[in-house]
Amino acid sequence: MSKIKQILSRQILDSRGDPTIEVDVITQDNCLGRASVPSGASKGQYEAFELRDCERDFSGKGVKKVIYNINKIIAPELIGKSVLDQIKIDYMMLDLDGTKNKNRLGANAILGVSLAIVKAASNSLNIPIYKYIGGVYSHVLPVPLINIVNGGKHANSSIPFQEFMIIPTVAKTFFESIQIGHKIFYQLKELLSKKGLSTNVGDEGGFSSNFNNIENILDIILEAIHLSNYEPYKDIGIAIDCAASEFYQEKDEKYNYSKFGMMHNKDNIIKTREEHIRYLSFLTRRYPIVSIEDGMDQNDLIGWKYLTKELGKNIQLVGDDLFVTQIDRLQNIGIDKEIANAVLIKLNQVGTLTETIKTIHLANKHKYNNIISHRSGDTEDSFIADFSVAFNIGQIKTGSICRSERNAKYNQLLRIENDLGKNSFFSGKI
Ligand code: 2PG
Ligand code: MG
Repeated sequence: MSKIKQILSRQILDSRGDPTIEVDVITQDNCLGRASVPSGASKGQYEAFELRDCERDFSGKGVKKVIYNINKIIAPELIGKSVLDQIKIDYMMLDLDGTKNKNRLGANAILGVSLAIVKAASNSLNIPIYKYIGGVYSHVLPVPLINIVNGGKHANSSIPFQEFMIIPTVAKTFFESIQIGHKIFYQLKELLSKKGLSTNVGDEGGFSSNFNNIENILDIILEAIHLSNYEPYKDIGIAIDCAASEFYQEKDEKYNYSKFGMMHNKDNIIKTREEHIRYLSFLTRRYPIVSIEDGMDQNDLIGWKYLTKELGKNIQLVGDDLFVTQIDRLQNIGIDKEIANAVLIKLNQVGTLTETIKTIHLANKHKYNNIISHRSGDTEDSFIADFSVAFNIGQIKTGSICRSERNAKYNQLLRIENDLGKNSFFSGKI
């Protein structure tokens, strides 16, 4: 009954209006698993290969080849297989591709099928996705890292750091964390407006105003927290994603804070790795920053090592472009070299559900935190919400609380919390 009858894929649009794929897996008992694949803007150099048509249509971002690979190459191999055999199916697709980086079929093709399979399986068994993946003990709602200011490649502003997020650690439930996020987000909007700054939002729904420098952004966030009657540190932490690979200059190994436009402060804006680390360290002393993602460039391992020594005991240091959700990179660069202490989990950086779960398990084993993450080009698919509860992971980064593709994940988490009722658990800790 749970055998695959049909696999179909089609082009849809992501939140930026760029093409992506949606995959339908239909079982013999007519259960549907439908999944779509997100796409990043600040991609890591070592991510699995995202296949695009590179033709004139849709600025080269068409997905006709991906659809062909799913409908004509993957589907015929999988018809008749059971959707309950997730690992077997994922490895069949890896064999069919045969390359290290999924260069033949495309990680977007493989992931679309992998996720449609798990959804079809959960539908076929009539078990919620989070319980089907994680089992009876899946009950922890993640604390959200709520994006409120967008910079870097996600906005048309001059801010070099890509994301500024708040973490409502004072919340007792997931519902309350969203309520607090909403309050601070709109308080910030009002403050920006009063100061004559734009309240337009960037790709992930955070404000993309033009600030003079990074401290101005953090100051106004603090003001919004205070005006909302919360205490920084005690009630609300701040997380940043520097996405440092985007403003690192390989030629002189420096960090160019003016890469996205001029930051109008007197400090030097092209920093050596030591100056950049000192600046991050200063920010953590002055502001309630509890988590820094991609503080250093993906290839600046010397910098990563310094940063980990300097801040790793007290601050969550998250590898995104650094680890790209891949087990080998987490082992060789993170665990073996004692670099960073957390890993950002993005399914499309690696390309199958099975490989992603392996990375999560390795991280858990070595006490690295996991944070489940969206992409800047996302869709209304809310799979990552379930995924974050499945392993009781405790953290999710899925944008601001405006823009429907971001709220789709929050809404699904609200449903899950509702469904679990008294048996849900929310620690509010990172
Ligand atoms: C990141 C992500 C998501 P993108 O860098 O963490 O916020 O951005 O999807 O553009 O890589
Ligand atoms: Mg990142």
